[in-house]
Amino acid sequence: MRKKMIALLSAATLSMALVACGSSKTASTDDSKKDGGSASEIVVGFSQVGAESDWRTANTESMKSTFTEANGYKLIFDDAQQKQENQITAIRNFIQQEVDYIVLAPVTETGWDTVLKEAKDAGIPVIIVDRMIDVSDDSLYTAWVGSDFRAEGDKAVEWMNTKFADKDLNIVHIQGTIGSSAQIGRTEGLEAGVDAHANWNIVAQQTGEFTQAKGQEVMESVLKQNSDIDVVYCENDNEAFGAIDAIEAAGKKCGEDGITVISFDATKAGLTETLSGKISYDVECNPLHGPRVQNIIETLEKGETPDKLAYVEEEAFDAATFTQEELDKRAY
Ligand code: GZL
Repeated sequence: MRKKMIALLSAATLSMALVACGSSKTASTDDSKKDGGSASEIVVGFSQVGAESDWRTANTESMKSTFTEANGYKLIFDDAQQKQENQITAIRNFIQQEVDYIVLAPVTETGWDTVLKEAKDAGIPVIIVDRMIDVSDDSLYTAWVGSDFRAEGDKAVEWMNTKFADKDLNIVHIQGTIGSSAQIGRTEGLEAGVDAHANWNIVAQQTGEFTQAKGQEVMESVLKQNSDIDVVYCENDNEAFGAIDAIEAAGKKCGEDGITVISFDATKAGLTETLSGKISYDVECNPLHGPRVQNIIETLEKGETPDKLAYVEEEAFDAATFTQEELDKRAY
């Protein structure tokens, strides 16, 4: 919108010049901006997936604490409640409001071509954060910053390899939101591991929607049909919390002398359970994307070109070695 403002002010200056020369035109500048921002601040429309998990809360907090008025921004935030149609509506509203940048945290990979073409036609750069999108034309987005979800899955399987080697394993797989990059990559990692081990079996595979409630519900129903479970592979911490509740309610244990729970995100709450031993291995998925997105916008503001893809460095935490000191240092 600031771009439109600059055009308006130049036109107004020209009109005033004309008025001064006695022409009939009167100068008029429209100070009211559609997006409510002031002429100088950068207006960012952010379409967030929802508030389904601790990870998402940390991600939202990172964006909101970065794009503040004090930092020279106006943030228009929309929570899509995990529905793609709500994200598409939000993007159209951002276009109407003539924001300077659109940031999208896509709930799933497909279905974005039409609305992102509308943003491109409106001349509004789109930055994708966290999960990836699958579009026919990658000029529909300017840059992406997020995680390598397949690498996260491979990290978990590597740990399983070391811990279990060629032991027979019955594995319960609680997936994330089906069709999201996080689910696709973490699932690919596990399935590749199972393909490589004839004695590793997935005895149940179902989505937990990245929520604690659904994770518990899935685990409860699986426990009714399976009495011999070795590993529960949860695609985020909140699913792991639900699974642990269900396992303990069934009178079973999690951890060293019980069922091995593997998780992703490494939120403070997840690592607290890792310290307790209930989560045996937690793979980090870093949500602190606010400053990373700000760097992309600042690069664009300088007329420079940001990297198209920027992967975040991530680590993993083993209950056997994790300490309170490490937990105290965690940022989210
Ligand atoms: C991963 C992110 C996932 C987290 C979940 O980058 O998209 O969505 O793993 C969150 O906790 O709900």
